[in-house]
Amino acid sequence: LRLRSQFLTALEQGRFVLHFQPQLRLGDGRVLGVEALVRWQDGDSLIPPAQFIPMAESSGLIVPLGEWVLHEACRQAMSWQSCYDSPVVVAVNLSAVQFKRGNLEQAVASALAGSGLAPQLLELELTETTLLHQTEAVLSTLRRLSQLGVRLAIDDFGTGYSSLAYLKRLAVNTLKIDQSFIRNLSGDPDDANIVCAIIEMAHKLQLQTLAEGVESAQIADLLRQMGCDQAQGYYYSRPLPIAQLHAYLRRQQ
Ligand code: G
Ligand code: G
Ligand code: MN
Ligand code: NA
Repeated sequence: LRLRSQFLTALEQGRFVLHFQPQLRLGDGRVLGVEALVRWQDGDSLIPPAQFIPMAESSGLIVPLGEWVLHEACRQAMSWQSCYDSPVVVAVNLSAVQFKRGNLEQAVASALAGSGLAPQLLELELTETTLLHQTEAVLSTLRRLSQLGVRLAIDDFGTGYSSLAYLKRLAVNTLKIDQSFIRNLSGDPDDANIVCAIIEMAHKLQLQTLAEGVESAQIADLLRQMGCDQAQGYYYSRPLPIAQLHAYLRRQQ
């Protein structure tokens, strides 16, 4: 209960910040996007999302927090387009709760209109668990979201259950392969086979693949050989505060 009231105060006082982690094309190292990751600024320390997202979800506070994240991510995405010579997409994580409560389509449309960001520069990340409860309401929200022109990605892919054919029908653009398969990619033949199979099936359905949690050149090379499209991870960059992201983008070109 105390956490809940502290959370509301923090939201009112603007004490949440976004960090941004670059996503690179494996073929040529171009930055195609960045993922927005929220942090709670508590004095000098940053509270990671794992410590407040579950509470925000169970209390419904994820709805106002999620709206703030969407607005802030779109606003910041406008600010970094001038740092790089080609467009850079911003990816925003969505919780299943945002589909159930709150008007998600309205929140997305309002974040786009408020910032002036082109819809194709916003990617919404959802998990397989969100899709598992594929109620008619979730499906129609997804359809209307993709009609707005935003991109859709499946986060933590491979840890839940979803039919690829189904994802294709939902106008999903990208599968983000979960880091648990990537971490030991060079040492574990099972992981290598799983990742290869995901990439091959995804491409047959014209879905893009992004590997999460890439921590070494060796793993990046393996993924490139497997035909994976994009990568994200500490090998390229940790999630960065906005000023450092601007510097990173300028250095890359
Ligand atoms: O930033 P970090 O690597 O600690 O992220 C941990 C988890 O928090 C990830 O699973 C990520 O999806 C989640 N997360 C980060 N930012 C957001 C957000 O804005 N909304 C939601 N729903 N989840 C987020
Ligand atoms: O669940 P989601 O994919 O949205 O969250 C991404 C999480 O993974 C964030 O907490 C981010 O800080 C973390 N992360 C990003 N890159 C790496 C990496 O290379 N290694 C590890 N261990 N974690 C990473
Ligand atoms: Mn994510
Ligand atoms: Na993920």
